[in-house]
Amino acid sequence: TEHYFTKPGVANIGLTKEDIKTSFLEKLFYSLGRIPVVATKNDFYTSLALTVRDRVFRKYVKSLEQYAEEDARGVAYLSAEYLPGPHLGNNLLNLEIVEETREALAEFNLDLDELLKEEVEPGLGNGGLGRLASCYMDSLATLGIPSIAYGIRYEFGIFKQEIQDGWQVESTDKWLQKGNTWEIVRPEISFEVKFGGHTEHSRDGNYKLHIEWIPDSEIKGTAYDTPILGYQSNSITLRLWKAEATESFDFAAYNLGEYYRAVEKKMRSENITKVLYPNDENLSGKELRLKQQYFFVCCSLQDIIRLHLLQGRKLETLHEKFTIQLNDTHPSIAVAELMRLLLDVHQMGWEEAWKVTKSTFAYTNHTLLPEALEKWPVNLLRNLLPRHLELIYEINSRFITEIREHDFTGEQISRMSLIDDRGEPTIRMAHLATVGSYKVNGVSALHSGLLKEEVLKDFAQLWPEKFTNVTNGITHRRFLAVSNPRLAGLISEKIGKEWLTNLDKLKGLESFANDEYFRRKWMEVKLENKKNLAAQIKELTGIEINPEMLIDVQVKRIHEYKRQHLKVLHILSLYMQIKKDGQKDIPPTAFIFAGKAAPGYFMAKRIIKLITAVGDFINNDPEVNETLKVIFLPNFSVKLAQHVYPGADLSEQISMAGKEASGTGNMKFALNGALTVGTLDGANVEIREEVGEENFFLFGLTTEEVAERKKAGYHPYKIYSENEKLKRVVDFLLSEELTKGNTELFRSIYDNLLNQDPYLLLQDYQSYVDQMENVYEIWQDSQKWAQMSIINVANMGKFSSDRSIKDYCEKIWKVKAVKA
Ligand code: DL6
Repeated sequence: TEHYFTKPGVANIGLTKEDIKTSFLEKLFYSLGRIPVVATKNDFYTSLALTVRDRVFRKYVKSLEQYAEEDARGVAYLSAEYLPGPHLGNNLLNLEIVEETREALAEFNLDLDELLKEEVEPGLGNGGLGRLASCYMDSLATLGIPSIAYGIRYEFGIFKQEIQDGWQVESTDKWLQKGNTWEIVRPEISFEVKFGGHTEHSRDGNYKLHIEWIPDSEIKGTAYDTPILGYQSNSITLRLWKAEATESFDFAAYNLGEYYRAVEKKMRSENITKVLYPNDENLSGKELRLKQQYFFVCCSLQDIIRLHLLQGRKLETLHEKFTIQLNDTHPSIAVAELMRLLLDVHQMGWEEAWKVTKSTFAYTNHTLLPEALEKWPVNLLRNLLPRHLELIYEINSRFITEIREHDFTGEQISRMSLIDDRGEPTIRMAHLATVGSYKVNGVSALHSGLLKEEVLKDFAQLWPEKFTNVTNGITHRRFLAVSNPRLAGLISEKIGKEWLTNLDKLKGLESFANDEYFRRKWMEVKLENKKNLAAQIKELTGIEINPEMLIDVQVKRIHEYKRQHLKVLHILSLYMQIKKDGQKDIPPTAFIFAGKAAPGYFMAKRIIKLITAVGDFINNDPEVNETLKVIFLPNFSVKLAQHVYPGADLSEQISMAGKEASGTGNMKFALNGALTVGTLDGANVEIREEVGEENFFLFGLTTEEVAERKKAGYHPYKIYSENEKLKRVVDFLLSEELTKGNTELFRSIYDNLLNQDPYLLLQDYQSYVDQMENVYEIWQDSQKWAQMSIINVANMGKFSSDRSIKDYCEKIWKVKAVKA
């Protein structure tokens, strides 16, 4: 490749302003067939994206060649979700051509920032889990770890959220409508995937058992590749599978003149990759979801085996050349599928196949919530994947035999079984993943501990060495360098640019936390970012906020355990203080919320309505609306997030302790200089350790205290009736004023809080309100606030996804970097 690109006469794909100008015009003319006078903004965006794509591809092919040459051990990352965010800005940063591009466009009277807005992002994930996968892609590429990320090319990503009359209304996300410049289809990389039917067992002349799966349908998965470019150097591949019919037409039907029936089969096959399922719903009965999981796992494993055999290797050494990371249990059917491929297709014996399988996979758990732990009904598997069900039963029976030899009680053994046969029999996918993997990790120190003590405690007793922790991380290149150029610029001015590849370098900022002049500069940058956020808010909601206000933000999926409604109770308490107690000294604050609720999650949707109702009520009351503003930003996305984090002063991380596995928004806020008010949950614990307890606003019960409180018997009604101020806030949920006469509107929330309150809002309420008073006191002292903010940023080194990926490499994968 090197030789090819340096040959005389081969186009120079350069990085100078002039190169970019030439290429940009060529793309407009020859790829889009447009002249500037008639070109739309989207045409200009596409020309620029194509210009940048050429340069990305140049680096990409070089990386691929390097990986092949070094023949190094590589990582295959299996994830049902990715949330890459817009590619263009990130690729410009990673190619280090932001300014050259800006200047090149300016010569055509075009504004880079305007064109960046044109990009439609792939919403191929629900939230934290998918975004984490994409942060990891950025770090894998930057660090030069030979890797390939596999997933699903959903035609419709996460639903679009609109707010109508205060309620969430969903519509389809047609992200591919204007095409996708960043991907290339690889029609030659496609695999067949079977479903349904039955198995046939027979013995040959040597009494060797042969098992054949006779499916009743077959579809094809085709690869769509997106190169993910790292900073300054390597790239990796994001390979997403699209489902297609094996035969486009049913010729029999076609010949009978039944055109519609003929294409029906094709349409049914393509349904598999049509739409991403929003999480939090009860997915256990959703056959299409299981089909999606199996479909992408089956294509990916066939591809990995193809790549392995292509190098002339034997399948017995698969685990020496590849490690496959299971991102949650969504791809965990891979354990049975790899066994099937090795046993039935490649004729390996059971012992060998099992050894290869359990030396190949590693599994990351992302949740302890019982309702989110996947279980598939045995009957569904029998219908859809009959051979896999047999294999799972066999794996289970061998596993049970093995553990019987240890000192486990009958109760423990039935708890550990892969099959839960209390009620309708189901397969415990987390158990399948644990048994079939060589390592299991949680995503923060607290979460990994709980995983070992609770959800997988028997397994941790059996295989203590299998369990480890890798605390999540975020890519600071996207979430600081790309999205907050002002702060990134100020930081680089002070400590140089090395932090881009080594976030620990931010520590160098700490000594400036006491420099008054620097603190002022710091707050000036924040104010500019807040103006930008205020403009976004105006554009999206029509509501104006004064950028000087304290901007207090809670953005994340809407879920009861995340306790957005605790924030609402606090806002209402401030409202009462102004209205009823005549308090005048509350610092002006804008409370910003954003996040999607799963369409089937009744309480979460009602919480959105509560936020918007409180917003309507407060924002229109002249007596309070100079002091308080409440805003719900619709359709939270990576793109919107990139405006929100830089403009936030305060980050709300207020889940009930023990419920948020890690959180990654908490890291993004802190990296952008927001201070955190939070509980000891997920990675908050480690953030607080890093920044120092004096620079973190802590409240609420700890995980142990939560457990004790519940064990001792929790009575929310008692707390309510003994706290006058809390009582008036909670009662206000049923008021005529808030509900505009529809007093039953929030009855479900009210009843839930007084009767069950499973996430202990009332328990933690007073501690939260008290800590918020402390927040306000410090906010009044802007020098002190700036100092705490600088110290927060200076101590964010640990939360770079580069650190997380290095941890995966050392603790789990045992792979080494290959630098192109
Ligand atoms: O690990 C990424 C992310 C964590 O930061 C969140 O705390 C956690 O809730 C989320 N987990 C999931 C699990 N979904 N399912 N199934 O999204 O993972």
